[in-house]
Amino acid sequence: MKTALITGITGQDGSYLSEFLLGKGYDVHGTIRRSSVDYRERIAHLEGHPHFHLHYADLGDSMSLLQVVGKVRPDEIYNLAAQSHVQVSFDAPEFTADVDATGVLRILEAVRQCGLAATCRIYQASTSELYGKVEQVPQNESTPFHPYSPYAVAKLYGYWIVKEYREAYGMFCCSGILFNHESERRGETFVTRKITLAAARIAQGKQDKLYLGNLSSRRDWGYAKDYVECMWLILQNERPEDFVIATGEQHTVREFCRLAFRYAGIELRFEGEGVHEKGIDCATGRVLVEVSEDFYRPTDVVNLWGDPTKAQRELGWNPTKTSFEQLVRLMVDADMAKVAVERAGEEVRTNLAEYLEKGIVK
Ligand code: NAP
Ligand code: F7E
Repeated sequence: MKTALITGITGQDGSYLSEFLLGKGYDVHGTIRRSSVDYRERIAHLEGHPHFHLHYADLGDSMSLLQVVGKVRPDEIYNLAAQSHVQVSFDAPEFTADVDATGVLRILEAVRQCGLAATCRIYQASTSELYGKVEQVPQNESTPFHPYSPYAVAKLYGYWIVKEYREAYGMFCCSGILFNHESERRGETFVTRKITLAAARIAQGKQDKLYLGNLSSRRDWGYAKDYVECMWLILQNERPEDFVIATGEQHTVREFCRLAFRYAGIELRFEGEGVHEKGIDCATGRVLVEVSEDFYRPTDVVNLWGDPTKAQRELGWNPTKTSFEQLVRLMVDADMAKVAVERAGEEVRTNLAEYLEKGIVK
């Protein structure tokens, strides 16, 4: 039985990767951080599984990493932990650098110092944000990098230190340059999930309007569940190499928004430009989407479009397993169900309060 250690196991990708590796018969270990609120929602269903284990560690704390790597002695490490929000990286640049850049070095050194350099394979969660202010479309493994946020600059260090350890010490460590991947488990402040949740709430009368930033920004959006398979394939490859993982298709935030609202039963038309652009309900004429400068970034990456040819050819990975339309549909369906359950709960609570007040129940 192989042993895997996943940092960032509570995140979107960590939860899908855990399910995937358990399905492959791995003993799965993950690192978690202490928090005053419960944040284990995405992995709650795995707790209690005989091959699923959690350990406290933080990417900012070398000692905790040395301890967990030394104890687990993994065959494979998936370093997914990061401050992963680009906009937040402008507000917390030093923390982002510590976790997303130096954190990668701490993992590599922990592996070396535990005497596992020759046996442990390491996957680093790299990102299309490295291309940033893009110099070429679509982007592949030889496209020059031009990071355009504190997040991207930190991740660029992670990318290069992985390459350095591979060449200096012969370690099997690789970066997956993953383009945006989304799911029903995506954090609620990333644009896709923000849209699908708002579309569900607006359709069910729980929200009036959605405020967004740059509607013309373009992304290559894939399904997270498909992408974690690729992380594993990269570590099963004969040679340690870096790969671009993307669908090869590009859409604007506006297109995502129009489709999400359509699946929630609302047909939108967009009028106006820049901050004055609005998304209007074709049936009622109500303005449901507005642009707010609060969601503009000091520098924004606007043209990401990946070329997954190498992953297709060398790993046999299928980038179009889940289409853009299927992705939007599954996210909207999940949020429509989530909002419906919340509404039912609220109704039960309101009725109960009324019955208690009237003395119908005691
Ligand atoms: P996510 O949902 O934001 O999850 C991030 C994970 O990192 C969480 O488990 C979080 O733990 C953990 N973490 C944050 N700071 C930490 C620290 N100081 N020490 C230990 N753990 C820490 O991110 P994701 O979407 O799953 O992405 C996974 C990785 O892929 C990230 O490195 C991200 O930068 C990268 N990436 C993501 C995409 C994408 O489109 N999703 C694309 C390219 C690359 P808590 O739950 O305790 O906060
Ligand atoms: O923004 C625009 C925004 O925050 C996408 C992370 O997983 O993928 C993710 O980073 C685009 C940007 O993702 C809003 O300006 C418009 O151009 O969903 P996002 P991201 O910045 O691409 C990469 C690959 C990672 O590595 C990261 O970890 O959408 N946008 N209006 C908005 N974005 C947000 N969040 N909110 C808005 O209201």
